[in-house]
Amino acid sequence: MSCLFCKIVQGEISTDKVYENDDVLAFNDIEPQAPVHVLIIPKDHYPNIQKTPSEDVAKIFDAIKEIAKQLNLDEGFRIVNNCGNFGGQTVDHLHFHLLGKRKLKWPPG
Ligand code: IU
Repeated sequence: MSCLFCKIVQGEISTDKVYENDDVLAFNDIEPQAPVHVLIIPKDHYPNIQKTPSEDVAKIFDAIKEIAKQLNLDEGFRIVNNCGNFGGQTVDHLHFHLLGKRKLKWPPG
């Protein structure tokens, strides 16, 4: 298995875990772009959102809502999914970025 995020799911690589349930894992990004920068991933391997069943996407978003609550992101937050080369995706295991605790700019670069 060569996928980095699969190795994190399997516990082969340690990570700063924020949240976990049967289907989803969330951990702090190693290069945070905001005071809160969490990556939320499905435990199953899907390379991107286009290849992910909608039920699994829904489970991830349920987890994101719960994490945002737990982290008290009451003033707002941003969810980002970089998809593919033009989208800036660097890890080919579906993941969403949850960014918060600072005023974020728009549009992104
Ligand atoms: P992207 O959307 O594929 O560009 O995001 C990948 C993210 O994974 C990026 O923010 C990295 O900092 C992050 N990351 C990580 O948290 N731990 C790692 O070991 C590696 C990347 I490699």
